[in-house]
Amino acid sequence: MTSALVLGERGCGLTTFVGLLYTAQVRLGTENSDEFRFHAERESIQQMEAVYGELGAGRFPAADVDWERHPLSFVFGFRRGHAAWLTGGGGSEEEGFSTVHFQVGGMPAEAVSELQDHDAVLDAATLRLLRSPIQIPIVDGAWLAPDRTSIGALPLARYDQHLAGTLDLLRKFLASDRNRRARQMFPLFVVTKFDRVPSETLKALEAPSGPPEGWRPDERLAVGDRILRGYLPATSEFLARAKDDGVRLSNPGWFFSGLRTEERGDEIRIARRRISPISGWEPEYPFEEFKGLLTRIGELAGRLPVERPD
Ligand SMILES: Nc1nc2c(ncn2[C@@H]2O[C@H](COP(=O)(O)OP(=O)(O)OP(=O)(O)O)[C@@H](O)[C@H]2O)c(=O)[nH]1
Ligand SMILES: [Mg+2]
Repeated sequence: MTSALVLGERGCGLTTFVGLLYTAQVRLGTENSDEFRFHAERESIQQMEAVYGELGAGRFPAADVDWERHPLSFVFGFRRGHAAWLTGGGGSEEEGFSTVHFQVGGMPAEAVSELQDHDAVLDAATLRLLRSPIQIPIVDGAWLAPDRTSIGALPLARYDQHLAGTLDLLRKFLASDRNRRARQMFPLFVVTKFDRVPSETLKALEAPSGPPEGWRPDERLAVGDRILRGYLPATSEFLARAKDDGVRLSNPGWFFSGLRTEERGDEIRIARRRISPISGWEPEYPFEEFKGLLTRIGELAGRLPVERPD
């Protein structure tokens, strides 16, 4: 099993992102049930089902009270080497699944500096998470103010420092993994609330017109790179820094999520579409972005060494 750690900040759209990821997983699980598996503890399933229900009803989820203390966690798996939509064909070969343990939660700044400054005795599960080769930092699109030195860009500047520190910490833990092949970092950035990125910002980022689902891979990377250099200088510096610690740091991947919203009276509702004439509704979300993210993670999980339980 490989692990992926989702990193975010309060209010960045984390719960909505997880709800949409779950929505996409439900769809993939239905359409590709032989290739895609999903599993979670009951508590996590209940939380995700609740968010799924809210989004399906056109509402945003409620704010989490103590987010850090109730991390969500789930596992999904792709049949190793036989994801039909990855390879363009299925197979009857009985192979195992590459599974990914997803942990979603905040890493409070204090916890990060505490771990940076002291040698802590950590349990195996925490250690495994801190050695997640896949990191998914969430970037709130609403924070991408056109003038990045303005007050509107302040939360992002703070987040940038925190993110760079967290990634640096994770790198230290990865560097101490016994398995040399496991010493790899694959940052996959997710920009949430893409619908709220101001149009002047999009222009400055030289974003292609139309939704990101239609962007070419090189355009996507170029926009991501401009976001990094313009809005996340500390993180950008971290990613560019060469280090002699044996950890291989890959170029980041970029995915974009957003919802269309409608004003109904004084309420903001999420625009929805019918899944099929007989089944229910789902939010109008960029399914292809989520499928792209899940596919990329599945691909990495198939390549990374299988963790042995400690
Ligand atoms: N327009 C738009 N607004 C969004 C989107 N995602 C989230 N929001 C807004 O951002 C708010 C916070 O989103 P959540 O998903 O609850 O974010 P969170 O990081 O889980 O927040 P906390 O649990 O409060 O820390 C929502 O109530 C919405 O108002 C999006 O895709 N588009
Ligand atoms: Mg939340």
